[in-house]
Amino acid sequence: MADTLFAKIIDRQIPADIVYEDDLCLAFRDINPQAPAHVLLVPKKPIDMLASAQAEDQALLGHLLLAAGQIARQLKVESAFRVVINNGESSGQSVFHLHLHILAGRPFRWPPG
Ligand code: DGP
Repeated sequence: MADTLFAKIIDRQIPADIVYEDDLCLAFRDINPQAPAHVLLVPKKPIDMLASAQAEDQALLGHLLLAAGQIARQLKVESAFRVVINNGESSGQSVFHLHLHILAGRPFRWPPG
């Protein structure tokens, strides 16, 4: 997989407002926020999209969800937040390094647009 924008953020080649980091993942504020709180959570392992994840990534995927909850608590939005993964261009994915959007701070409608 070629180096994406998010790989460069993980490697500190591009600056970002980092809110959380551990051995397996990094979270930073979205440059184009869609809610008062909008954080992107990325695995350090470069997986291009959710559909490319393999059985060997099971623990990593679980880790990302636990980290999302931890970040929500850290941001004090744990009572109401939304987690979104866009998979593929037609779904809205523009950066091909798996990432979870963590959004909070405004009401969200369902179904999503
Ligand atoms: P998606 O469309 O699901 O692939 O989400 C990509 C997100 O990445 C989008 O919400 C905007 C964000 N983004 C794009 N470039 C940058 C950047 O250079 N820095 C940060 N922090 N976020 C970025």
